[in-house]
Amino acid sequence: MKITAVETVPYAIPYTKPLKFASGEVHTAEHVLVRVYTDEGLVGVADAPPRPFTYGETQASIVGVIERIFAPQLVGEDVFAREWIHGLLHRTVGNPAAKSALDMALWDITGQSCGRSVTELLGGHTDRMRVSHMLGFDEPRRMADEAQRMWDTYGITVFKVKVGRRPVHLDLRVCRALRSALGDKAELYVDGNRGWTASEAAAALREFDELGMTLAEELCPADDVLGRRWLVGQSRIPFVADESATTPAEVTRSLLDGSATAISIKTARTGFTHSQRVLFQCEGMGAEVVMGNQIDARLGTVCTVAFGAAYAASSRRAGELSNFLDMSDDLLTDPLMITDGTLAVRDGPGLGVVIDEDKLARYRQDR
Ligand code: MUC
Ligand code: MG
Repeated sequence: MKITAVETVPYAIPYTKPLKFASGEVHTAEHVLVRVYTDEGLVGVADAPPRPFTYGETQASIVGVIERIFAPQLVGEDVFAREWIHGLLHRTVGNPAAKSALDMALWDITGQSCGRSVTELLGGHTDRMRVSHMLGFDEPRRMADEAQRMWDTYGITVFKVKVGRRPVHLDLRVCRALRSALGDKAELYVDGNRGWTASEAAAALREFDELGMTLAEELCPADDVLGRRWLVGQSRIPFVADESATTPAEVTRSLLDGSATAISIKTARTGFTHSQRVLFQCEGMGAEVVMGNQIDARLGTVCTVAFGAAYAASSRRAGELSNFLDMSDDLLTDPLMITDGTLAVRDGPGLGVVIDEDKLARYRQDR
């Protein structure tokens, strides 16, 4: 089956509640919908969320690199020659979200062509994941209220708390408020998006221990090499690399040099193919993984759960699968339902999604 065309549609959908964190804030989902067309009439789809503050990509750069470089390389190639296609994409450095969207769209086509879901193709371990909800910066009371609302409405009991503000006690107050509002049954973990120095983070870690936090993510910059290693050495909980380990090679280096002991896998930046590589190398090296969130819309969330549910190691911990709830609208025709704190994989075939063309026409930015 040959690729006949690749389409990029930049679109913008506002959030009802912006997400704020140490490395930036997001008010509108300004993403790129990517569609891959084939000569057998199957169309694969995926979402590319630009994150200029982590990978340097913008909405315009994603459209540009796909239209000018990747699409001409891919048209005429066999959909199933995935490794060959990755070789072509690899000639261009960077651009992780653009490459990942193409990769996931190809898996979508592969699933459609054999009548199986992407989860079944990848590994088929289970059909749902527990959900973790990410809480952005706000006042302690409001963050606790949001968590309680997520628990009451969706049964979510796992929360990732954004930290990394100065002074450090701003975030410690939040963590204490959350623990006292939610009690011991809630699982809480923290993500600093590199906002603190290693010594600020070390002071916070001591308090996090007392509050029963289960993971600490990117509390200080991995580029502060010795400081980061020193910090990780004193963490009693897994220390997660997210934006500092975005390729299989970076993951290996982080684990071997002691700048992380666990890895966040985000399909938005490693697609399904490279997420597999990251997962398998983590398993081989004995490092835990968590399925992370790139502030995904519904389509990105479908991809995250499709991958996470496919393997035991990626579905053991709750996946970050709920931030689409804060969007004012979405491009998919069907809702995603979080029930009893879990999100099910879509039935498929492929990713099992349908784009609402009226909504795409309303939110697209190129016409
Ligand atoms: C995270 O885990 O860091 C914040 C920005 C982004 O792109 O993803 C997040 C979540
Ligand atoms: Mg993170």
